Amino acid sequence: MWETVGPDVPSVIAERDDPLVDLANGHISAIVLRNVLSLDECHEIVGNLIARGLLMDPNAPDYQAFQDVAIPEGHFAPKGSDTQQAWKEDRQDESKKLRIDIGSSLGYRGNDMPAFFEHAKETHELFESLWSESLNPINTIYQSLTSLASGRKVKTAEELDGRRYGPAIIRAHYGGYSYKPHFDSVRKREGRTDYSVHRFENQFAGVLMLQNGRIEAEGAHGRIYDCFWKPEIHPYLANGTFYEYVRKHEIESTEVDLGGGELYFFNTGCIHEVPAVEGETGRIVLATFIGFSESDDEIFVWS
Ligand SMILES: O=C(O)CCC(=O)C(=O)O
Ligand SMILES: [Fe+2]
Repeated sequence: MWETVGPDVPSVIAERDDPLVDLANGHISAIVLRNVLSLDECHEIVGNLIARGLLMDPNAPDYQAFQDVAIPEGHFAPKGSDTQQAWKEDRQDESKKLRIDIGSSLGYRGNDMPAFFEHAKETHELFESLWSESLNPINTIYQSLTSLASGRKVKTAEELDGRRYGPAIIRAHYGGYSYKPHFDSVRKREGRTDYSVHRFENQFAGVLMLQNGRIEAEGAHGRIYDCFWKPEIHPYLANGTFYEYVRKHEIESTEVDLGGGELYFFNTGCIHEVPAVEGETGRIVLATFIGFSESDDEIFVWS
């Protein structure tokens, strides 16, 4: 049984000496923290983003208006490529499948370093205007991570000259947007040797659910496989046949069911997926990537 630990920080640290090392080694599948924000706080955060025109109003969804800032499904830009790659598949209703990002994604923008850091600077300014000291979901993620970090210092990723990465990113997914089985790694997938976050041996994600657009019982949860990426898996991911690999090798997986106000940390070096969410209201998360090495007393967070 591939264990998930939780449901709050005191329980996790009572049970584990150094939970992030367990996550790095694949000894646990995820750290799931329930109720780090209340549902009311999540509603307030999402309502504010809609009022500011940063997210679509579910009562008057205007998919066209947000098309320009939408991120294509399955995008990522490996180092050296000019274009973002996307999974190509025939879809029933492409026009409503939408992802809106509020923030600066290294994966999406990192091929142009100066532009990336300029974008991240604007993101810091925007975020400062969005949240108060008393209700700041980014602080919620950083504080939870700090409590799990066995004394290591958690900070927004930066370069030696002080240029800062985006601290976190809001991602809103509509119309059945999904993440197919994949892994995330600035080291092993994106090859971003020129960025400081390349120094970390492990990459995690910390994802805080602000709104789970899932229709009850439809079963669209995150799934993490007990399987680190390695070169032999590449063709299965590329061809969409990873489920065959899973069956053949009897790979275990964990389903993580998150409601509003719940936060999970997992190792993005393990293959993971988020099936399509069909709900009308959208699945809205605050997401981070996390760079971790056991012997490094700093933990970098970026988006
Ligand atoms: O939205 C999520 O729960 C996870 C998405 C994902 O695959 C990632 O952030 O790497
Ligand atoms: Fe991912």
